[in-house]
Amino acid sequence: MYLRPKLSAMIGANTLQEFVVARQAEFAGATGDLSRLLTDIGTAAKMVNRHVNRAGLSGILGTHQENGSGTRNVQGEAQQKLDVYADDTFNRVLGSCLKVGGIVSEEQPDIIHVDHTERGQGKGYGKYVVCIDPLDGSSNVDVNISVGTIFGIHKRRSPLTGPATPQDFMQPAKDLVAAGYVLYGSSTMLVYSTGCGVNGFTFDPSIGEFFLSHPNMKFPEESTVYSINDANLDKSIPGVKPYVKDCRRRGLTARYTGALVADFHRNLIQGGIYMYPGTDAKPGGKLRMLYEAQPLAFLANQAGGKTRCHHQDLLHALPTSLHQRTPLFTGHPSEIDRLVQALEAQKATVLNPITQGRKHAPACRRLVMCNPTSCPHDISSPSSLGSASALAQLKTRSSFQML
Ligand code: AFP
Repeated sequence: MYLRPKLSAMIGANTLQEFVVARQAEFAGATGDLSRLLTDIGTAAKMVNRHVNRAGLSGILGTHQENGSGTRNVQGEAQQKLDVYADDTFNRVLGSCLKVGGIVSEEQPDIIHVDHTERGQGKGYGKYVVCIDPLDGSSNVDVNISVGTIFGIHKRRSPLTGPATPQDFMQPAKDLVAAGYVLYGSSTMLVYSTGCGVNGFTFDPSIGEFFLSHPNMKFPEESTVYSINDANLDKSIPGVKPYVKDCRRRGLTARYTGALVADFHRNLIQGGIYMYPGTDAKPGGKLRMLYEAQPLAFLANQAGGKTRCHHQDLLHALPTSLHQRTPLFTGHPSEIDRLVQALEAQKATVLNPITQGRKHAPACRRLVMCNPTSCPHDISSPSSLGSASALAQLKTRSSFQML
């Protein structure tokens, strides 16, 4: 009889904990504090994984209720029961990790200060702060589709003698000391980076351990997938739609689950790009900067990818508030470059002083994205489309505007 070898045997028994500790030894002067924090995240992930897998059986599907009505998080979004469970679990586990000084969670309005003296478990405040989306894509839970957890870890800048400050959390993504995600999917994976490449670990439920299964993850050279909520395409900032048409023309396929972790993970493995641009209704985008966009930007960079928030490199963007939203484009560098080219081509038009960002008439359609019914310009005159040089620039830049 053929017995399938255990995953651990197939991949060499390199557990998450062993790997984290082995990596720590490569850093001169490392204290082990970050290693401890990362393994604690692995522990919390196992607890959440257990609940996610049994959600249909244990009565924890659906929205979280308090006093007979559904609760909402700081963003005004309905909270699922599992959102609340995952938030409690990560806060409890991270709160008892002596290395943590504060937590910002999607589900909590304010910083959760972790005072270890008060908790009777040590002295003062830890040196790291954690930004976390405990259950990303939670509306997927009720229909049995993948969800995830996303986390980013910064070293505090404020003195450790006092509580963490908002500035400790609002650092650029490039300054993260570690970031990662957990994907609760057909199998559960933890993927993380401390700035030396990206490594993925698959959970073996029969043993209760994460084992290294995807060492040194990189975006494949050839991209096959683009991910965007198609319902937003017509309302997205100019440039996105021509880029998507270009993806289709080149034979990329569309995949979108509505859970950022799942979409990012698939694109990291299969090659591609994820887009959540600003739209008419949400010009600043939907996704959260600190605990969705920044950790994934850090990982994408480590995996050879690029990340933008519209016209800026997201890795360098300085957050301005704890629950700030941002547009997000992340994936293989050549796809991001093509997208940026499309955005820039449209920006040149929109910012043109003569057209002043207004929409253009049918005759302009060959050159710019426009609404044929609402063009206020005299289309008979080329000057109504902008200066001759701007037009020439548009024509030569790329094929994106020739739609
Ligand atoms: P939830 O966690 O509230 O379900 O939001 C999921 C999410 O933040 C991200 O994971 C998805 O990629 C994105 O929103 C989906 O948003 P749309 O439903 O607007 O496409």
